[in-house]
Amino acid sequence: MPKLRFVLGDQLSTALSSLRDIESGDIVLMAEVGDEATYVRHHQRKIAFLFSAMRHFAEDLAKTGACVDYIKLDDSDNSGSFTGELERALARHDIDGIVVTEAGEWRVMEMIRGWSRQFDLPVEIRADDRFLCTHDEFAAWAGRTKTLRMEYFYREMRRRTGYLMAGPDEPAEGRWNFDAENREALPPRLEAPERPNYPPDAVTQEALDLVRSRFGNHFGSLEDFDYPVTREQALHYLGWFVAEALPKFGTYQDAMRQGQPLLFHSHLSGLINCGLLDPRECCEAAEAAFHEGEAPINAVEGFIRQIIGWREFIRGVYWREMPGYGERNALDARRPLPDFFWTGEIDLNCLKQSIEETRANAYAHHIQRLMVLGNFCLLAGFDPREVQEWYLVVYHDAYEWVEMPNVVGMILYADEGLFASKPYAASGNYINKMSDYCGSCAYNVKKREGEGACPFNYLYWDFVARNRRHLARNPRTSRTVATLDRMSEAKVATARADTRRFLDGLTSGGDY
Ligand code: FAD
Ligand code: DLZ
Ligand code: SF4
Repeated sequence: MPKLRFVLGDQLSTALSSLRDIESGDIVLMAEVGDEATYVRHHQRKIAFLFSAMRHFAEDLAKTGACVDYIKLDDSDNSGSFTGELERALARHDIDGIVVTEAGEWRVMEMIRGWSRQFDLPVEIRADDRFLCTHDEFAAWAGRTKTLRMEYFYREMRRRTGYLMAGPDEPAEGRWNFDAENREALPPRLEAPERPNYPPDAVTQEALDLVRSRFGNHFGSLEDFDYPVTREQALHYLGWFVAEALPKFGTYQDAMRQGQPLLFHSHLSGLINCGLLDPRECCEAAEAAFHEGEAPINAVEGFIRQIIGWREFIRGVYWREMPGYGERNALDARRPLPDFFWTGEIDLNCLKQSIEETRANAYAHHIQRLMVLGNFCLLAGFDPREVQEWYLVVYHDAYEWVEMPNVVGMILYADEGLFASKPYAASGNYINKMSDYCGSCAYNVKKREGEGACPFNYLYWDFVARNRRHLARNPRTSRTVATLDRMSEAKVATARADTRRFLDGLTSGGDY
């Protein structure tokens, strides 16, 4: 008897575990559903990208001979939910079992776990082996270590994959990590390479029109959509990145430049997360460039570390800590997220640039997410739940499994350092060093207090003072607390008063 194989929107790979043993007579179900686009009000570009990628994937799959039952969002009787579409599909097809690859999000896994009882059918949930580390392997590693630190996990992953290894326990070029070489600011005359673009075909145009009419009131712009939406385009983009941007990716990984959102970054996260690219093939392409002398070790090691290190580690943390991880709020941050996160109407130039680029592209690179927007959220004490929702809405690569630990653990320290050894708090000095934003800002990055001073400067000391107890007991931040203690009472009081005045002047609570 035939099986129904339910493929979700972020599972667009013909090598997917749930498709591996597909037989003639089996049905592949794919469904665009309103619930997934609105459980948070995703950026318009993210929805259009995913619908277009899903539609192209369904066409490609059908060309291999698979029988694909594809439900469009505007099909009549679309129930709006995964479970509703499964129920309708079971009424259409004679099926004796369901096969699905585990979902990336806890919320959807809970739904899937209920299907067997609800439909009185066997539901086989297969592991998602697009990830290189299984849940059990992560749990075993975490069980062997006192503190969860990405660096040690990453070394284990290097040994296991053999990427950039000169021997069983010997990293290529004698070091595990070349991060120290990856913190350069961008020289003024260095230009980022021009990127290929992938203009919308008829399928993408239809997805764009659909999103415009159904979700036109969501955050974000659909203008100039040119991101890859097929496997073929994704592979082309990967090839372009490795040849043209990877060589400088490492050195300028932390740099920011006004009007240049991508610089030497790969821009591959959305393609990897939805399945159009496999993380292994991305690492292998980068490694090959190193062996062929086309990209230096600091670039290739840095790129591979982000993927087999950070990406896998973050996913491991999510599944280890769920459910409940999203509720953590160790620093008791309660301030509502201000409206300017949705409007971009703010005169702090670094925030304005990062938010406007996010609105235009559904993308900001890691340092904008971490050290500009994230740093500001941490210093200002915004409610972790509201910050999580913002990050989940606005980025085209955002899924809860990757967004949540990055927000809760990495930027907000809301899990009290479960995996970050200290809060990533920084004053305006860091942003000035790594970008050209400050030169066009209404504020003076060198000024520490009073009218016209860079708000990051006083927010920083207010943050230290407010969280003194947490920071004093951490050896990596206790020296900052000692510096605070050496500051005059008047100086600290001024920083705190400037902070109150600044934050109280931000409006929040508007609709978006
Ligand atoms: P590159 O800079 O070219 O890096 C290469 C690849 O490494 C990325 O494509 C990505 O797959 C992986 N990677 C790098 N850093 C991380 C990380 N911290 N966690 C997981 N994977 C990583 N990434 C997402 O994919 N989805 C998210 O929802 C997301 N939310 C984030 C929220 C915050 C607060 C922060 C600080 C980071 C977040 N990231 C997220 C991680 C990272 O910022 C993006 O993966 C990266 O900016 C994507 O751009 P890129 O493909 O050009 O990455
Ligand atoms: C993000 C998203 C959106 C906007 N729409 C759909 C959809 O209509 N159909 C679908 O199968 N998947 C969609 N997704 C991706 C899912 O939200 C994702 O598969 C789950 O979050 C599980 O990780
Ligand atoms: Fe940002 Fe301060 Fe620089 Fe302005 S001066 S861009 S607020 S860091």
